[in-house]
Amino acid sequence: MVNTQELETVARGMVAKGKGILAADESMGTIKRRFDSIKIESNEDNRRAYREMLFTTKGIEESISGVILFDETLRTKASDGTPFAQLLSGKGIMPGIKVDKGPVDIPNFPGEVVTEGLDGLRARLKEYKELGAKFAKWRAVISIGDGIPTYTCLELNAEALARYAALCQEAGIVPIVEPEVLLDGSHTIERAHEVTEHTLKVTFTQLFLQRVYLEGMILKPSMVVPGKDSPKKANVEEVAERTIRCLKRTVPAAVPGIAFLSGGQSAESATEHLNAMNAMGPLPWEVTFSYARALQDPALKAWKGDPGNIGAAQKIFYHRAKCNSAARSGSYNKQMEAAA
Ligand code: 5MM
Repeated sequence: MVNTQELETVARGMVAKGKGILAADESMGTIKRRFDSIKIESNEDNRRAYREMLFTTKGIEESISGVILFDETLRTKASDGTPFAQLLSGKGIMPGIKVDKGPVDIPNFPGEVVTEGLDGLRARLKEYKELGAKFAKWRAVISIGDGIPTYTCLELNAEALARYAALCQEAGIVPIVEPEVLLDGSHTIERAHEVTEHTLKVTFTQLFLQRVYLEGMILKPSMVVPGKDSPKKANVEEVAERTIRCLKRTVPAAVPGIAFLSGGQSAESATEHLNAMNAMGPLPWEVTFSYARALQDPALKAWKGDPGNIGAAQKIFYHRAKCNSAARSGSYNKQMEAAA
């Protein structure tokens, strides 16, 4: 029996006023790429040191409700021996876990992928729950290109997202459902809008068919933005207006919250877009962030793997979290950046 009350309480806590989620669930390949950019090796010690720098930042609990962890990180202990999950819970931050196993090519559908990880998921969720995970995340990846995405790709990914979500709820874990429409390409904002709307429609149809309890889940979508190589850029108001229009057409008001991914936008753009959407309120759901790069990148660059830079990196991380917290109520402004 699904404990709907428990799911709803956790989901509401994840999108509490002024708060959002830190995505720190980089898989091995992704964290290696991040560390390559600051020229440090991706080994267990460096991964621990980096995540410890983020998680021990004083005051982040004012703006961060939960952190998505990778399997290794959920099992890692901070340098004083406290497991990361416990360290976060002690600050009132909920630990979450990425449970998908990443995307693989779909046979007969060049350029399209489906996310794997359903085999054995029921047992893994049981263990994650025992390790303290309150919520989970599964990411589907949708590319825009010539003739893609196909309906088959959208359908396969939506089916997997809904199966994952139902299994999470059975285990008493709140699912974050993340259908990411990639920023890569030269497509227009109109095309991004069309694809995102279609993706969300198909996703919510599957969530309905598989009886997922909408009040006990969080949606993590991409914002509607033009492809990163598109010659035609969009201003902040257009992105906010199109994204909200797209979501209002597709996301039932029963869903407590929408927590955006940043998808390769700059840290400041991701904050400005979130702010503009909340300034358009009232909205049917809480609208917040679940950023990885847009929260971490400036701090990663300041840290550079040097223990002497921890204080400076934490200040930057705290500042980004604060700016996004302000964007939750539409009260962020550029002066906040200058003041920092
Ligand atoms: C941290 O990145 C997450 C895991 O990605 P990989 O499986 O590729 O390592 C990713 O799902 C992330 O949570 C979201 O995409 C949001 O990250 P951004 O950087 O787009 O805000």
